[in-house]
Amino acid sequence: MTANIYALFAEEAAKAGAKPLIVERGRTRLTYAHLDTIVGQWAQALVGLGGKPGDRIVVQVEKSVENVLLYLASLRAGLVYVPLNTAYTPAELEYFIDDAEPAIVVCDPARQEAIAPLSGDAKLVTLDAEGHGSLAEHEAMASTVPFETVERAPDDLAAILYTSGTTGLSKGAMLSHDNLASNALVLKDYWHWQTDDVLIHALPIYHVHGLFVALHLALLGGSTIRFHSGFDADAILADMPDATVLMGVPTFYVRLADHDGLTREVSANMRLFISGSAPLLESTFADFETKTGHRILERYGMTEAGMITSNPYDGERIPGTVGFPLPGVAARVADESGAEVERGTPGVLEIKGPNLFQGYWKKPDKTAEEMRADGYFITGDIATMDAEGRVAIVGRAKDLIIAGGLNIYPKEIELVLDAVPGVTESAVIGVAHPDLGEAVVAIVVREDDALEENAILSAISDQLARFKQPRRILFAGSLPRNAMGKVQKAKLRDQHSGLFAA
Ligand code: MCA
Ligand code: AMP
Repeated sequence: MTANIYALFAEEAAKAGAKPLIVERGRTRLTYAHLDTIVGQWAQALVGLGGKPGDRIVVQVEKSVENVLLYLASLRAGLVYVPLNTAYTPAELEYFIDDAEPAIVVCDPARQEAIAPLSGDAKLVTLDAEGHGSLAEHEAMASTVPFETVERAPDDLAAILYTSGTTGLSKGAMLSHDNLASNALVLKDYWHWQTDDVLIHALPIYHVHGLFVALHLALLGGSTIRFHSGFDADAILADMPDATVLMGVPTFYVRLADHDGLTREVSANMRLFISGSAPLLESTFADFETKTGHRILERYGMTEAGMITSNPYDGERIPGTVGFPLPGVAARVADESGAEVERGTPGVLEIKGPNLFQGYWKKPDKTAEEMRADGYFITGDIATMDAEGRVAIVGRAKDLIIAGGLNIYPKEIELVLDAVPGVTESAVIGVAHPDLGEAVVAIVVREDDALEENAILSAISDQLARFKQPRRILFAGSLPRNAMGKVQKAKLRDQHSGLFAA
């Protein structure tokens, strides 16, 4: 039997029959009955472009139903799917394309000219937000020949997702078919996924949360997706009476809780609100419960391992905690040597399980740095575990900012800022922000007082995706350092903690 995860989806599709799979703005865009044929045509198009099993396909396109088909076709054809945030600039893309060495690159037609010089020997094809472009027009889209799903072994790669590093350089996390399938099957059970579930899907589909967790669960459940191109509180509330599940980052819940339209009545049909990717504030949890009667289920994960812990479905969901390690996942809170600390004591969370990735693409040294000899992965998150095994994430050992659920590594921003003429040095920190959770702030030491915030922001604008650019640049005469010469970021964070106070 093949380990290709697509085969699991096809099996469920055969049971679901004529049921809608994707509904967008009230219109059925895809039914389960048509899924296999259409994905087969897309897979044939990818093969027609020269894609062979194991080849990487780099995809930077707007969210669309066709983007979902492209993802499923890549799996089915045995390609390794490499999705990229649509906000990345061509300067950022160059690194990813170079590193992934893809056979096929898919981009928005508006970007074709900028990306062509970066794509080397790869076939470059296009797909726009409406699902049009040279890929969608490939002759295979009219094929009536059934496509045979490519055989894959459990450890064969299904996807590479780039995640930034503390050195400022992105690393590609290699995820196998079995990594993805095992995690999805566990979650389906854990969250009591049901065939009559209707999922509101408003997350981007270039990260684990929207691409794997949300899509895989709906497909495995044979459920219907209410598809949204992005987060729009009005549109989500309009879908809510007909839906049962929402997955979102905490910013979704902050914005919904602030909306007058969020009521017990509108959410009466919902059975599950899931939050993750960043810490959910206890105040958001409480506001949401007061307005709807629903207790948000918070879970914790990361690109390298998918979902790791979850609050229980039936048991108590405790705000400020991320619940228990999922079945099959082993977790320990450890000291610097990897030895487990006493329950209740903070330490770094280390994990192991079938969900754990295959390592960083072409970076065995980086993989080795984050692994213990006994196979545990060092997450870099500071956690506590209580006597029952319930985990709370209480901090980060890694220098990382999470804004609106997107990870931003200060080092990458500092390197770009330091290269701006007139900047002596910089320190980038995350400051509490009412909407995004954290926002990027740069403290800059400048050579000349005439160098202003706007000049720096415009100097970096084509090098960094907008979401990574500092919301504020503050100037200082020098940066506070400890005896070792290391910048004291905690001090800077304290000093500026009220910058965005509501
Ligand atoms: C948009 N902007 C942002 C962000 N998003 N700035 C900082 N952080 C962000 N996350 C900027 C835009 O460039 C724009 O700048 C301005 O904010 C408003 O943009 P807009 O498009 O209107 O924002 P939005 O559509 O309201 O998006 C905010 C959002 C979105 C809904 C929070 O970022 C989002 O969907 N985030 C989810 C990310 C995600 O899926 N994370 C999961 C990672 P300007 O106006 O100046 O041009 S997977 C993961 O972390 C692990 C595995 C896990 O556990 O899940
Ligand atoms: P990513 O690299 O995008 O996969 O982000 C993974 C990181 O997001 C984790 O290492 C955590 O720091 C953070 N994260 C994810 N879920 C949660 C959560 N529920 N609470 C706190 N942090 C979280």
